Amino acid sequence: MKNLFPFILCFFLFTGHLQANDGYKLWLDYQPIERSELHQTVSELFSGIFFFGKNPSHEAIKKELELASQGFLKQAPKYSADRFQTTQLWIGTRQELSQFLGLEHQAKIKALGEEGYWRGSIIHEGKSYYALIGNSPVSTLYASFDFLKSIQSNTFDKDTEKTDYPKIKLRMLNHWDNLDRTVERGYAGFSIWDWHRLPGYVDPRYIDYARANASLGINAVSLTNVNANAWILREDFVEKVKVLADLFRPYGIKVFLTARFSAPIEMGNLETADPLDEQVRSFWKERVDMIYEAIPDFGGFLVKANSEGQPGPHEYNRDHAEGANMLADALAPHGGIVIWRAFVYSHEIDEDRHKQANLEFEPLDGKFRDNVIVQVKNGAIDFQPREPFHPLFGAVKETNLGMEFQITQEYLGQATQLVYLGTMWEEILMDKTYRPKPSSTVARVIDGSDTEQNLTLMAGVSNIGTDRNWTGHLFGQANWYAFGQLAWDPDRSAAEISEEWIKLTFGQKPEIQAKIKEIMLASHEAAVNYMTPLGLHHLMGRSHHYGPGPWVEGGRADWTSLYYHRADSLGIGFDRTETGSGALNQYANEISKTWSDPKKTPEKFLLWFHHLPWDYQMQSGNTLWEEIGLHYDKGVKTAREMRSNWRELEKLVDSERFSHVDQLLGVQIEEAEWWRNSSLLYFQTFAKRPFPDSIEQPEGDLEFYKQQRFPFAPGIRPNW
Ligand code: BDP
Repeated sequence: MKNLFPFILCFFLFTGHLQANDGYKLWLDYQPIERSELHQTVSELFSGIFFFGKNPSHEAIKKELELASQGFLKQAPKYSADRFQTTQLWIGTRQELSQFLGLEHQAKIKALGEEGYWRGSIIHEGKSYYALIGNSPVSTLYASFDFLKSIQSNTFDKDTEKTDYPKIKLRMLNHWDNLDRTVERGYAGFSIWDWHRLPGYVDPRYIDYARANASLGINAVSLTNVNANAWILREDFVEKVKVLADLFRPYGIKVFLTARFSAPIEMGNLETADPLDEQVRSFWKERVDMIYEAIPDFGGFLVKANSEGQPGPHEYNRDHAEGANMLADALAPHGGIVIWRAFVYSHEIDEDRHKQANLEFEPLDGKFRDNVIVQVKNGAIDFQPREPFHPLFGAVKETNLGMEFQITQEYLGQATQLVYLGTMWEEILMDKTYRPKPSSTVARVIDGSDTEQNLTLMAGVSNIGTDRNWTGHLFGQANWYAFGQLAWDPDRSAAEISEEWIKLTFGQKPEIQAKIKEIMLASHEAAVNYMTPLGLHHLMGRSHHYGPGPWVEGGRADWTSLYYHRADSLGIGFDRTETGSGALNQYANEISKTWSDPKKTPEKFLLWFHHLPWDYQMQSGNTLWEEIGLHYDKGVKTAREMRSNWRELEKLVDSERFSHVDQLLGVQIEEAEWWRNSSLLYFQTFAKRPFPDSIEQPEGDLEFYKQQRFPFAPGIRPNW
């Protein structure tokens, strides 16, 4: 057995991406460089690295270079003792390298802002050095990650300089992690925050988490569920949080916590949490001071208030601004901020839920402190497979607005289905708001270029858990990746991001590239088609939000499917025009006027805004009923194509990842069929029309489909 070892070793060395791969390394899987020219260049650079200055982010860079060098070249990098002789690669901040940069060059780098960086070649006394230069230690780390990424994706060119900087200030993950380690709407195992063993035991995974985020430029994280537990503000928990904050600091990641509005009652023994009460204000001030004592660069609080039963200022007849400002005042002396969520809806309101956030927040424009950001979900309902953009974007002028996307696929097949969200986010970011400027888009509102806002934010609800591959479904990693890239630059194309992720994750082979890209780019539209086509929404089963439940009753107050689709013998859809709820009027005139006519409404949003007869004529010439059938059917067909495309890669991808994705695609096809059959059979009970001939005729018995199959889906809110 013993003498087989060298052969086995060679086999593993040369099979590259065909090695068993459990996905743990994410997109930071530094595989051996195949192109000899690049190998040569990189070996040279890694043979003489010199760091200007000393700081904790440099330690983080060192760690990364070591991992990369082992992966790329199978050897450790070499550091030089002096900056010239044996040196090839210079790493440091602009200030540290200033003597080697001309004035013009310095000014150019400086203009990129604190988080911007430059990388390229510098000639000094006849010798060329490659340099990674940031305006701060953390942006030097960003430069290093970008440098490594270019090697990994085989695009590194020593002679081309590259500059970059983030367009959005806070690029943040929101974990919906509970202190007992369950994760609300989390499908990848338990929370990675091991509260019980912190602060004594530090899981090495925390560092890998920080590396992954920093490689994307994610610079903030809120650790705890928005349905908050006040305990996280206790001193012993803050000690645990401090350990994470200390680990994340060199990676440029600030820690935030969720603040439970009623904490003064629950832990301060007060009788009220009224934001204007002096004792309440001192409670928060003291808590905040205590946190900053432990974590001097603490980010601040993320707050869900007066929504879905969470406590908030309304209990005391105060508004959101009074609630948020009270916390903002406690945080301001330390430079902290409040992120106040606009996801509000109550069970009592007799209004279209679509309207509530605008009704509550528009009148408060200008009343929030400068260190408050109002965080708005991408759409007005709730992370549906496809939603029109939220009408708050563009509606307020003097409020910092941040975007909240959901990376975890609560309504999009969870960790069972392959749905690339980059395309969905791109679609939303590019949507025209027509406000504040006629040319404004959602991206221009949230990156602050069309508004006066001084704080900008893009947050993503995390899909990370203790599963070995972090995200449950391997392709969930692509969504984490795409979120980070869009938060850095909301103008990036989702297709380009997918190409990049595929290269980093599966290697360079063009066949792999093409097939996986095709799968990814088709996947979101497929899910929309087999779940909620043509503007239908919230047809998922109650509470688990996984499988279909268009029949789920409960009346308006329960916000169940019947409330949203409004199917009856005459037609289907939610009238949000003036004859209905009027929610459409919350958009700019250019949208509300045009879309009040169904013929001028994009068909993808048709039933979101209109209740239309089953025989309504669509652009294709088909009736609405036929078109619904065709969309559901198309969704199923695309899911099947995704699997046949994947199967063509069997010999090109390692068997571990191949089989993981293949099996899940099998489940996805079954779920897509289940969605199509049950939804169409159900809607037919109203439409009373035959299915179009060209589709596969839905099989099965509606009563059977109505039995909820998923009562134990993970991630369900514990109190539901
Ligand atoms: C919904 C989830 C629920 C969250 C809520 C929120 O179903 O679990 O608590 O959003 O965003 O999508 O607060």
